[in-house]
Amino acid sequence: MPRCRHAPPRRSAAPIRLACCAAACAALHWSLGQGPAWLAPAARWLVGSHPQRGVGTSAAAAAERGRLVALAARGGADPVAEARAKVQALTVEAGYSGPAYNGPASVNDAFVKGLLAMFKEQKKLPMKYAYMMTLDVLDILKGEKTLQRVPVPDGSKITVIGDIHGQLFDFAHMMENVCGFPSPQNPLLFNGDFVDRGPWSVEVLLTLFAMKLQHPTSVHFNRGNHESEMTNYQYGFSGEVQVKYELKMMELFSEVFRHLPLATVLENQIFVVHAGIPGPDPRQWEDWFSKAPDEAAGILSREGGQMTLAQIEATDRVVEPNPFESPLVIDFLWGDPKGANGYGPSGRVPMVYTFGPDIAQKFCEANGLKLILRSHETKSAGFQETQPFCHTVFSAPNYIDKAGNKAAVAVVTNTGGVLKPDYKQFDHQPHPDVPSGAYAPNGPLAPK
Ligand SMILES: [Mn+2]
Repeated sequence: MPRCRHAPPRRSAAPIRLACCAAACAALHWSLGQGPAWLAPAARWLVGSHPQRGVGTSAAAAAERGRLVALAARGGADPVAEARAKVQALTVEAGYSGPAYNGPASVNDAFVKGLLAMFKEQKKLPMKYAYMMTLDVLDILKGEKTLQRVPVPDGSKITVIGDIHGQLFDFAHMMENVCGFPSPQNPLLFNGDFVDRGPWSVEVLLTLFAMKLQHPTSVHFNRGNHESEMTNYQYGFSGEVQVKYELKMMELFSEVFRHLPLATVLENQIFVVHAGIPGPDPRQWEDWFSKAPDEAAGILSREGGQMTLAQIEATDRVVEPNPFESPLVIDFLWGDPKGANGYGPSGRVPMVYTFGPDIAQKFCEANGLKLILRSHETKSAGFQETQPFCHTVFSAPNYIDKAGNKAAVAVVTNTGGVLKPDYKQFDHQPHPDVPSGAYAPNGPLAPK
């Protein structure tokens, strides 16, 4: 058993130090090929080692269950090849009268609207079609990049949509009445967190897939922190997939999530990312965990220089987020802006940074950008001009049926060569009596 490489704490920060070591040792076991393989570091990082969350029995049990389930899922052959073989054997039930999928060319406006109407009636798309669409979306995403560059020519617009989180009835209202369905004249960028929490994550995701298949160059995706295995096994998506289809299907969804772009630059002016921007360099975890948060902010900077868009573009995105193996992915999927200058700690999970207005400004200036547009945080108005160089847009109204927030989308228009976001707000909609979190571990509809 390798010894933890961390030095003892220099001051009294014992609980945080312990958390750091637990996660670091898990990663060390991972790198040496010992212990329980691929999910353990991430699962412990998320739920098993957080000093504020504690190591609750249910969370630990859920993490272990997720680990075992996912291990089993990954133990077999190539998930894509398996899914392709499975599709051949699946049949569509005789009484089915909804949209029929026969390749990307079969998706038109009537298909998308018919799919959404069917989902609102709480009917299912046949599993055969769900697999086929997911495989075809994966093919498209494999041809995309870590950093997508989307032109927004003078006189045109693109709408950026924040977190959705499986809130199908709010999502349908947004599509029908707020942002409109996608087309070459109405491009849409969905900025992550499509699934988890809300109990219609499957339906939201398949609708997004249908729109992507119909308009692959007018519908864009960025990955959110909830497009990952460690959150899907904690916050309901995997349970929902197991109940509505089969757990095996998670393997293919996870493969799609790993191929999602991480960020999108609009017309070389606006950097759109789910959560945050590159963290400090060097990352200085040792000093971090031995200091109080306010002190830590002062010692973290980018001595190594600003990260360039070319460096981001060259980063391998096809990973599960892990602070040791893919730190930039963690920054993009988990970070948050903060009020004071400098980097600081995140209250969400260990080994995630927050960034001050000076950090955002330096990143923008180094890359010739005007603004960072991100999501990831609930805002009461649905949007917020969080910092001079960083705005937030969040598109899940009354988040988790409790937050009471409005939602918004960002309509980014190019006028005379200058991009500017305008925010369109909307309210939450009535929905059937299925609560947020229904399919999460211990939720009322969780698989037995
Ligand atoms: Mn998020």
